[in-house]
Amino acid sequence: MNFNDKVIYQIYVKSFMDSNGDGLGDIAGITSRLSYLEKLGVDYLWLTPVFISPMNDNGYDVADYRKIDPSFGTMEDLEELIEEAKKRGMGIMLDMVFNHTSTAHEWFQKALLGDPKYKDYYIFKKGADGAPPTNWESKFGGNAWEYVPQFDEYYLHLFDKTQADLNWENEEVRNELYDIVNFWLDKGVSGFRFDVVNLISKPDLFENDDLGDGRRFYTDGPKIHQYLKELNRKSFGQKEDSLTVGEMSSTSLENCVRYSNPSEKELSMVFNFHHLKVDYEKGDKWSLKPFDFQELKEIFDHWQTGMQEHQGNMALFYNNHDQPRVVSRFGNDKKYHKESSKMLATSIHMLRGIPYIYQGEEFGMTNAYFTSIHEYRDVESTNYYEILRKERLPEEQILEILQAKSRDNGRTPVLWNDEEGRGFTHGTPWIPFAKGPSVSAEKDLKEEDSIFSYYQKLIKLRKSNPVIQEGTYEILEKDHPSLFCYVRALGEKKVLVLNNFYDKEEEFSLINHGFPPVDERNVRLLLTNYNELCTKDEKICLRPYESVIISVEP
Ligand code: TEU
Repeated sequence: MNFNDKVIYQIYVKSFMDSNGDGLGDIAGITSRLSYLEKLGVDYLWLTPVFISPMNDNGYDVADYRKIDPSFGTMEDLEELIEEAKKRGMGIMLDMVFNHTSTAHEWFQKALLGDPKYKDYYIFKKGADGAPPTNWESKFGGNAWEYVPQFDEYYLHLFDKTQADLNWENEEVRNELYDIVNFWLDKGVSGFRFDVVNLISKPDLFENDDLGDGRRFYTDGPKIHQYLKELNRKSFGQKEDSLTVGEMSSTSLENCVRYSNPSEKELSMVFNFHHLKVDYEKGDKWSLKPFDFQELKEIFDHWQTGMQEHQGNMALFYNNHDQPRVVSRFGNDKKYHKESSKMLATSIHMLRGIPYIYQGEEFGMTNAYFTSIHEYRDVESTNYYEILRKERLPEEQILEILQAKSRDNGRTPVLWNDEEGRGFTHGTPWIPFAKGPSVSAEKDLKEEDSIFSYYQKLIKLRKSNPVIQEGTYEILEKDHPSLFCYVRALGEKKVLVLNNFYDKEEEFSLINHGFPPVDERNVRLLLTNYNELCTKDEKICLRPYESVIISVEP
């Protein structure tokens, strides 16, 4: 099935809406906000993991894949959500964390007791001369192996030490996981996001990485395509219309084509993160660097053209629960808060692929602006705080880095209104509210030129315009220092998308790019984030953070 007219909304459940006053978002909270989401116009709601978990990584450490964690509610709550969402034309997508389980999972507990069946569900290895089996690093800092004294062996954990990697080589493991997908399909779930799914196939040989942190040995690993084809065939592939997206860590274009080209029968689409590393200094996330706009465009262009050429399908996004808020990152969350929120949305919603909106983005939520380590909750942030301290970075600098880079920037509770609990909770929120510029859904929605209404328009445009759904993509003015412009084309019809990423006015010549001037009959303004179009002769002027979408018909 083709999903090009769909838009997906991501819900980080713990921070979306608290229905019972315990300070934690929950499933019933989501149900209570369905009319808001329906009004926005999205088709699917992707929920981050809601399964039983010790919550060391906020649910990405699953202890029972078939049960709902009581902090999020009950199975009945989820069934009600599925049903109520369906009534409003929305499908529910669940988050399947299959690279690892929590060490609290029954399988791992049995493994620890020495049960050989369950030991083989995980990756246990002998150390090498008193050191871990390899020098691979955990994505959350430190070595990726944890020692288990009773076996004199180590188990692999690419993430936290309470997230043990599963052994996908073991057919029983794979079948257990496919059964879980089928269990949720039977409950009426419409789709799945598969967490770091391109890391599941580990190499035959576990060796030291002298060039890096080990990722080259297990990223897009040797049997990855075989496993995804099997997963598809034995579970969601049997339901024509289920939507799947794989989260691909440090992946390649070539592999993403295979993951997402429909003829491969693997997944519907993929996330990759290359465009979100353009503010990493030499690939190091824990550094400060202004974002490299040229690099951002090059990456978009490379992926858009490559995926188009080989019929791969891209998930389009800037924000998620692991990323700082884009308006604070690539936009200007103070002077041009509204303009840059809308411009950034335009820049990706009009691309070839399937747009994702992350909760709060639709009214311009910003970074957290925390000033003390005590405000952070994320295991990656607190680990790196310690690592950077050991590297003797001054406290002030560490906090500055966390302010820009912490995953908690995207995890503060949704600011529904300006009341005490911000419409999120009647209790004490599990993490402080964002301290940036004061924004809220209620405030935004009251304004005629709200960010929310702009998102509604972007969604409607996609749904009503086949050029945006199916058209080819081509970049224009590739080397321009502040404009990201591209044209989508389907037959003789074209949609021109112009985005100014900075606060200085720029011009775009229509004639120079083979387009008729705006006053011609066949040229129509589809959308802009300013009140009206600004033109100078045949040129379009692009004011600070302005976006312009124009259609040109034969
Ligand atoms: O994320 C995978 C992942 O690669 C990021 O956490 C990444 O390591 C981080 O942003 C780098 O700074 C997925 C989930 O989205 C994330 O929330 C989980 O923590 C992780 O997998 C483990 O399940």
